[in-house]
Amino acid sequence: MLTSELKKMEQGNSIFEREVRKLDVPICQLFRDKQGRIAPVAFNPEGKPLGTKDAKQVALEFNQLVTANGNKLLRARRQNLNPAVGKRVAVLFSGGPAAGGHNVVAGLQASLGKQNTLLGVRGGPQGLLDGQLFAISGKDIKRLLNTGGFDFLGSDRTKIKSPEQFAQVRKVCAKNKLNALVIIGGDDSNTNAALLAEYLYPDVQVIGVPKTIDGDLQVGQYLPISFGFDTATKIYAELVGNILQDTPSSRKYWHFIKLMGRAASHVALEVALQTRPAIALISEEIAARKIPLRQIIDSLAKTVIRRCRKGIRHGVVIIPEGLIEFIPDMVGLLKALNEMLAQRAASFKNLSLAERRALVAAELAAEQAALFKSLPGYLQEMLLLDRDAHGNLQVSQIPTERLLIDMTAARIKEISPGTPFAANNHFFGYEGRCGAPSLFDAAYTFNLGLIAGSLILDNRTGYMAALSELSRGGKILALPLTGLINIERRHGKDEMVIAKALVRTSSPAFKFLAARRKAWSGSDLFTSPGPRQLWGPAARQLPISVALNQGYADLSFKL
Ligand code: FBP
Repeated sequence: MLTSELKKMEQGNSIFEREVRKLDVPICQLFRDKQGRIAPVAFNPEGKPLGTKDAKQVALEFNQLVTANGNKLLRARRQNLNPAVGKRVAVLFSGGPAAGGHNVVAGLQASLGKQNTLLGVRGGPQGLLDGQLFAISGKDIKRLLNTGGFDFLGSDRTKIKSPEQFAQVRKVCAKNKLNALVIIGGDDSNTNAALLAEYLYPDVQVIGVPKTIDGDLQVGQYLPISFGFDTATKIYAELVGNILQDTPSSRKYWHFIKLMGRAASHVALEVALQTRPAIALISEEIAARKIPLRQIIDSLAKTVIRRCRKGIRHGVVIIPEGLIEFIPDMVGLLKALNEMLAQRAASFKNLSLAERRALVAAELAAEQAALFKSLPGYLQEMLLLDRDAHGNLQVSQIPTERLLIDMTAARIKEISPGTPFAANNHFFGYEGRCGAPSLFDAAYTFNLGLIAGSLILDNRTGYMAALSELSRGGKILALPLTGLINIERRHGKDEMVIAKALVRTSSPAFKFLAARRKAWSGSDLFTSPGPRQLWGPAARQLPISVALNQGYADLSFKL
């Protein structure tokens, strides 16, 4: 009966999820022993040591790790015939979710095997501090395989930084007799992994796994991308593609679509490459070419007018989440307002919004005052609201897509009154983080889990699991975390952190977009890539930006 079948599905979820759990995940050949079983690998140092411009200071701060690892990259070339046994290993998620996290846990379990114990940490770094550990069972792994989300363990954004927090981690590790900790996270979480590896050295090994949909944790040829990026961009590309397909059907709308991805524009660039919209703004280019807001608006308005004259009254504009923070005159205005509000916090409290607006306009430098006045009223109000604990505006809450629509509409009225312009705004973010992993992310993460487990059984610490040469069978690597750390000014002080990888305007992916965008805006050359595929000929497609930047000959991954 259908009703009992539907009730049964409440346990195993949808038909799709049931099938996806059975999906074979491709793994690097090196992980297969002669009988075809999964086996851990052993590592050897390779090439010159990694290091940033701040390597000397980093070596002082991370003395034990740098002495032990020499900042050397590791590469696996053979199986580990003598892996450690009896280890107790804990794994946690840190930061925003990304598709494939569950497969990292599954890969980790597969490489540790039955002779070691894998524990999960509930609730991310805070859960670690609270000692929320439990043993992961084989049944758990079966249920998790190829499913999206971080719900099995949960996650949070706690940064372990005070001496008390470090001491507490040591206590939890001792209480649970941990030999190793695996931290699945982005740049900040992997910085935390390095700090913990140093602090816990040599008692507890710490290994990082590169996760984030933002794609801003990548290390050139050694780490082409973080996991979760492929799935998220494929989901956004499907949504954007559907909207693009609607535009010449309804023939009356422009759509301004903001895409999640924090400061870096990797997500926007990838989705643009996959869908070919009329316009894709790339924050890093705007900053590099110092393009002011007025010029961005002018160019948007002129594109709308130009297309309209050709009879195309529709189009799509892709906007990266962090755009505002890269527009040079907006950055100056935000800084001036932050300072003004901080200095006058007490007197500002008693002023009405209209009074605040008048005072600010009178006190700003002439150019900034003109920019402030040119902004729509709702944005002026937002800019005058109270700041966060660091005295900054929550820029992510600025509706950039709405702002660009309103200013473009006003500019069109000025230069070409009567040009029709009906626009809708969208923000795609949470829609893309927890979908079932693409075949690439499912395979990539399972392999990253195998690498993390192998590093532990090879008695390594202070490394991040990495996999490169994705179109040629995969090269299994481990990057010394200390080799990735530099010094950056954050919240008014120097901090040692793993640098965020932004879009480079010299990269092949950006150059390709720059070379093609005139054609894409001149007529409709868009495509609707459709839903991501797990079976069949389209399943093995890599992110286009990754394939271009890595110099691959085609778009398919081969592991
Ligand atoms: P991570 O850097 O932790 O991977 O964050 C990914 C992300 O989805 C960003 O793209 C986004 O700006 C942010 O998280 C949103 O954060 P939150 O989940 O706290 O709303």
